[in-house]
Amino acid sequence: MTTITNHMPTAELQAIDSAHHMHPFTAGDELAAKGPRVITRAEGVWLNDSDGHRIIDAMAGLWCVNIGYGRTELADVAARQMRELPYYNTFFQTTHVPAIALAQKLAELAPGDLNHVFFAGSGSEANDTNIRMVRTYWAMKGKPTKSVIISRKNAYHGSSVGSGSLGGMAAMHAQGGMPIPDIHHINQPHWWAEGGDMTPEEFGLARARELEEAILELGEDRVAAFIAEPVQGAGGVIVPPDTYWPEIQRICDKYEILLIADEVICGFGRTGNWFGSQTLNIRPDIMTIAKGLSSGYQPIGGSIVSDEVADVIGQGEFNHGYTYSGHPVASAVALENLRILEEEDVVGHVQRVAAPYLKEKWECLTDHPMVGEARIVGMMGSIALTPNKETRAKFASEPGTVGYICRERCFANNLVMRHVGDRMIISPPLVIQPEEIDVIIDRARIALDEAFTKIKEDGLWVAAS
Ligand code: PXG
Repeated sequence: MTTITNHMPTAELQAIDSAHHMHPFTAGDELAAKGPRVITRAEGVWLNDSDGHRIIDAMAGLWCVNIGYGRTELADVAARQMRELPYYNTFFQTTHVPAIALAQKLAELAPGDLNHVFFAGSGSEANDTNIRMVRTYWAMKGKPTKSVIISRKNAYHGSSVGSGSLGGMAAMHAQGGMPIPDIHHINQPHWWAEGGDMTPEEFGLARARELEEAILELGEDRVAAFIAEPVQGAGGVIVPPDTYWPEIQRICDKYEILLIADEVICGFGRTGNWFGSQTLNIRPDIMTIAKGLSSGYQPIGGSIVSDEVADVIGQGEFNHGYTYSGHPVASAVALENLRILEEEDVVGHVQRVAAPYLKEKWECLTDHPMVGEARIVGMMGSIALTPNKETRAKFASEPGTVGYICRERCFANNLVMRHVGDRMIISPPLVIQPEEIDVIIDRARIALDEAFTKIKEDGLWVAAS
């Protein structure tokens, strides 16, 4: 068997890839025909591929490389930890220093009384933990009927059977027997696409009140928790109207409902504070974390849990856990990532430099004929592509057709910017500098212009009736 290296010709790597590697959320046949891009190295906000392109990564990998690529401190910590204690578990009344230190640090960083951490290997695993944790919490409090978790359509909470059920992605529910029982989805606060004639403020309130309606309909004695991303990420960077979260918080306070803030994307500086819950002024009982926790350098996630929930759960045995819960290497790397975020004041850089600059440039994109709205919170932003800005019209073509063309033009211009349907989204590394933001915006403009030309050529510049 040949040794696979960075120096092999791209076509050869692609052929071996399509022979043996099944990709997530990808049509295998289509990828085999086209050939995947092979990423070979990365530094700062820049990726290199096997054809020698230098690509700017406006998605921070998959929303996770908050400190940027190439931080050798994390590699050194990983190597040191592997030599000292590469693995041990945290089951059966055992612990180790990296898990202790990381749990303590997270309790210090997390707001309010969120002082306890249950570790997982990913955001999906952490949300599976949350399903079982909130149901167990109510069962232990003598209210076993409180088992329904309310979530939202077009939410993303992971890809395992549990977390995928929490999520509200119709295409995911169509495969493999999801959702599991006792998950209820209400509508999302997506004013641009669904707000009709309401003002954003009216619409935000109306969508929040769907939570109250659902609780009353299901019965307060049936509902365990509400889960939501402070700002929806994978659903298209949907920034809720200002009226939304205060109303949700009021409803969660009024009824006996635990609030789970899924901070997998919003956490660790993405929204301009350590947690999205601080930016959106939410008081969760549980926060789901992953991604930026280690800046993606190691797979790790978890649930940060309130004193009250941890006290109740701690009264019995919680029959739950993963081989890699609190993995020592992942924990040590996450801790080093948090040290860098803190000591280099990366959140301050976002607040003072990167986010204001990106917001100004990003919002200017609305002068493009195809861009209807630009939304941004901290370092996560989206633009809506539309054939008619006044009416917020959708395209007549299959949703995502225009977005896909635009993404292709981004890739062709060495910019990683994603599409969700006909929205384009960004979430760059938090350490990005203004001159690098200029590169993103310049390339985005070129890509938008090229996409606009192609859309008109292809007869796609047509509004849905
Ligand atoms: N919650 C949220 C809010 C997420 O965004 C998860 C949970 C699941 O985390 P893991 O670590 O199990 O992947 C996520 C993950 C996309 C995309 O295409 C987004 C995610 C993952 C993969 C692709 O935007 N988010």
